[in-house]
Parts: sequence; C-alpha cells; structure tokens
Amino acid sequence: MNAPTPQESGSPRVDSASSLPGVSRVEEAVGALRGPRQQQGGWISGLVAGLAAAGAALGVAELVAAPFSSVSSPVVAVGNVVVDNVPNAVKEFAIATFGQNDKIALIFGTTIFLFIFGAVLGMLTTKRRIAAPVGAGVFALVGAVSALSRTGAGPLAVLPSILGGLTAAAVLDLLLWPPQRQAGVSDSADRRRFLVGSSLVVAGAAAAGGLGKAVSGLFKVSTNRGEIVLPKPAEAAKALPSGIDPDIAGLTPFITPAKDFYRVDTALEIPRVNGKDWKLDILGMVDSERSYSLADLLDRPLIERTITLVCVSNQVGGRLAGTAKWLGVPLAELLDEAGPQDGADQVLSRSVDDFTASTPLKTIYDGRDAMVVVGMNGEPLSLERGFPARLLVPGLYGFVSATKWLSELNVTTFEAEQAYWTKRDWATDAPIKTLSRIDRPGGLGDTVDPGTVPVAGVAWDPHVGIDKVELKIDDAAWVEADLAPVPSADTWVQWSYPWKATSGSHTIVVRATNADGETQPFDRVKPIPDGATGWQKIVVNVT
Ligand SMILES: Nc1nc2c(c(=O)[nH]1)N[C@H]1C(S)=C(S)[C@@H](COP(=O)(O)O)O[C@H]1N2
Ligand SMILES: [Mo]
Repeated sequence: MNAPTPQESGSPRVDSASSLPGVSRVEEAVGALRGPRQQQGGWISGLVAGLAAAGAALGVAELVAAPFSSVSSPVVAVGNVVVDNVPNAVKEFAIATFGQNDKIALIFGTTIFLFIFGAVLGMLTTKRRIAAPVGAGVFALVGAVSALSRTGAGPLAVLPSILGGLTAAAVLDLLLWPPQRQAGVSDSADRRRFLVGSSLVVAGAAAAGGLGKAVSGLFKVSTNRGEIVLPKPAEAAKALPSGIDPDIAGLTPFITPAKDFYRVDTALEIPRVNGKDWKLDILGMVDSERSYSLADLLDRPLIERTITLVCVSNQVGGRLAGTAKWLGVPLAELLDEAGPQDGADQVLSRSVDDFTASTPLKTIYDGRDAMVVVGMNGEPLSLERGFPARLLVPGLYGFVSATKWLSELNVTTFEAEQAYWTKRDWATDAPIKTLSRIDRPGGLGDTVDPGTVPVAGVAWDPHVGIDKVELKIDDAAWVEADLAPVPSADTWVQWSYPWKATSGSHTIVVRATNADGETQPFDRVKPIPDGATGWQKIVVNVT
C-alpha cells in the first residue's frame, strides 16, 4: 500500500507532508515524532485511547502527588471542590442515598466522570489532532485550580494535574496520530501497534498509580496517636445506673462503640495531625491570645462526661446520633484564661482543614459541659474522630459545636463571622430537637410472631432530657413506654414497651416529651436549616 494522499476522502489524514531521508536511526525516530503524523483508527480506537489516556493521567498524578503529604491527586482535589460547592439538595440526596459511603461515592463518581471525559476526548481527537492538548489542558486547569483552592496548598499542588494532563495529551497523540507509516506497512501491523501501545499505557498507568499509593504511605504525616497515653480523669464520668441496656435484642446500646459511631464531615482525606506539632490557638476578642499544645491540655485536670451527639442531617427515624464517654478540658476554663471581651457572642471554632462551626458563647458559660475533647470511650480520639482534639457542647447539633481536628477558637460575633454551614444556608444557632426513634420491630416488611413483642428504641433531647415516650398502636389511645435510667440529661434514653401483638398488619407511632414538658411536634420538618422533627411511624406485619 502506498503512502496515503492527505485530501483523499476516506483515507487517513496526515498532519504534515515532509519526510526525512538519509538521517541516522535516532534522528529518524525523533524526526518521526516531530515529522508527519497520520490519523489512525476510528471512534472505537478513539474511545480506547481516551480511556487509556485518562488512566495514564491518573496514574502519573498519583505518583507525582505521592511524596508530598499536602498534595493530593486531581480526583481528590476536584472532589473537595464539589463537597464545598454542591447545592444542599444534592448533598442531602447523597447522604440519604450513600449514607456513610458518600465520600467513596463522590471519589468514584469523579473518577467515572474523568474516564468519560477521556473517552469523549479520544473520539474527538480522531477528528482533530488539536483536541487532545486542548481537552487535556482543560483537565489540567480544573485540577490545578481545585488543588490551589485548598487550605495549605502550595504551588506544588498544581504538579499532579499538569503532569497528568501532559501525559494524557501525549498518550492520545501518540496512539491516534502516530508517525506516518512507512510504505509497505500493513493495516494489521498498525492495529497491532495501537493495541500494544494502549496496553503498555494501561500497564504503565496501573504501575504508576500503584507505586504512587505505596510511596504516599511512606510520606504520610505520622500521627503519634499510638504514643498518646491519656491521663486518668480528675472527674470520671458518672457510673451508668443499673437498668441501662435492658436485655432487648435490636435495641441500640446505650454507649456507642467508636467503630459504630456515625461519621459526618467534609473531609475527603482524613486530616493527619501529629500531636507534637499541634496547637490550639485562642484568639479574637480576648484580653490575651493563648496557645496550647497537646501536652498542655493533657497536663490539666480532665473531666469525663457521657454525652449524646446528634447530626442536624438526621432524618426522623435516622441513625446519625451516638453516645460516648468523652474526656477533655472544660472549654470555659480555657476561654477564661484568654478572657473574652464584652460584646463577643460567638466562638468560631476552626479545624486544620478549615471547617468552621459557630457556637454561642452563652452555651459555653451556662454551666453545661462544653469541652475540648481528647478521648472517646477511654481511648485517644481516632483519626476520623478528630485526633488530637475536637470540640463538644452538650445539646447542640454537631455542625455548630463538634469541630474535629480542632486548631483555633476565635472569640467573635455572629455578625462578624459566619461558619461553614451557615454560609450554605443552614442555621447559626441550633439546639438539638426532641426526637424519638423505633429500633425494633424493624418497620415495613418486618414480620413478627403474635404474642408479647417488645417495641423499643431511643429518644433524645440532649441537655434538656426526656420525660416521657408514648406509643400509639393502630387506633388505640397513647400508651407510655418504660424508660431506662440515664446518667444525666445530656444523653439519650432507651425506651421499651411490651406489646401484645395480634395477627394482622399494625401501625406504631412514637413521640417523646422533653423535661420542659414539650412534646415532639407531629409535623414533619426537613433537616435544613436547623434539624428534622415529626413523629416516626412504622408498619408491622404479625403472622
Ligand atoms: N473538621 C470538621 N469537624 C466537624 C465536621 C466537619 O465537616 N469537619 N462536621 C461536624 C458535624 S456536621 C457533625 S454532626 C459532627 C460529627 O462528628 P462524628 O463524625 O465524630 O460523629 O462533627 C462535626 N465536626
Ligand atoms: Mo452534622
């Protein structure tokens, strides 16, 4: 077969026309790359090359990011921007659909999107050679800008995206616009070259990505969590009264083990902090700014308290609540050492990754056990719980009180500073609302035998306390459930009711009344802006 004629329709397109006779082999190879290029392959080749290019870009980016603990791959960088900017409705949907796996879903989704982008780009590149550098440039730009927008990002943060983009452009160009073939080379040899080339790219990408993952482990900040020895509390938590945790299968345990505790935060990669380098700054409207090391905090008399934490995103019947024994320093004591000034009404707490929460100053000084927490259930905070320290204020939803990876307490005013979620249309001040939940029977579709069936669950109004939990079974009058004892008003209460179940389908509705005599409202309210309410109703089939 002869060298193709550029303008001939249906034949491969050629980018330039000169050839370089009579040069050495190396020069020939280099010349071939610089010299005439010939489009090769249809849309399927474009798709394959595009997927390979996307993989190569990711692999290279992963490898480049590996040695820098503060530099992340473009997927994580873009994912972070998505987390900070998606509309509330989408975020609610993601939490409702993927629950605790919302972050994995986001990383997965971003990666899929990137591969689709690569595939489309590959197909476009079969039509126009310029598409590859333009598309890869867009990829690099989006990744680089996202990376730069993160807290603590230095100029190095753009490297993974840029080198990844260059790689993608080069892969597409070499696979889809290879050097013009010699006269006499067959179509099948071209195909073979394409397949071998793409396979090499895919293998190289996988190797680079794998190596990157392995190497980044070596360069991660070591957290020294394992070396932390928590002191004995000066004031231990009250012993749990007997009668807690009645023997009812399916009832939520009173204390939530750390591994079962719900997790909600905006961090795609859990911040890794070394307790030796960490400090907590108190600044803003104070008489004297203060700074505490972890050792400073651990040297102080610590208190331990049993407190229920609830997320404002918890739906009626939801599981975004947990109870633990928290060890820490009373927050009011620390603030007093700095001396809050007149006029201040807010403490804006900040995390190492720049999440912020706005806590009313009065809730820190009204006698409740607001604290800077260093331990949970007898152990140092785990990395995902905010090691080395987090905030906790009984009675307030987590988004206005429970900053993890705490780094700063800014004494200020609500007028001057807005917190992370307030900027995204959630409330500033958000006490936890009264709520009751049925743990068992399991609800729609759950089948139970006739006879005495325990109906059981938990109810909460942390810092106010629960006085009464009532059930309405079918059309019968409200009946009162038994309440297990509690150590204080700061926790949830376990309730149960021995139901005489008869054959048939039944509905069970639950409602709680708090210690102020206020009954949980019937009307359903969504989580945004300051917490869900409404009565939970389940259907049970007794057969
Ligand atoms: N740094 C940081 N702290 C944070 C958050 C966050 O996104 N970033 N989320 C808050 C929210 S909304 C809740 S409900 C609690 C949840 O704490 P947990 O994950 O330990 O259950 O953490 C709070 N602290
Ligand atoms: Mo939350």
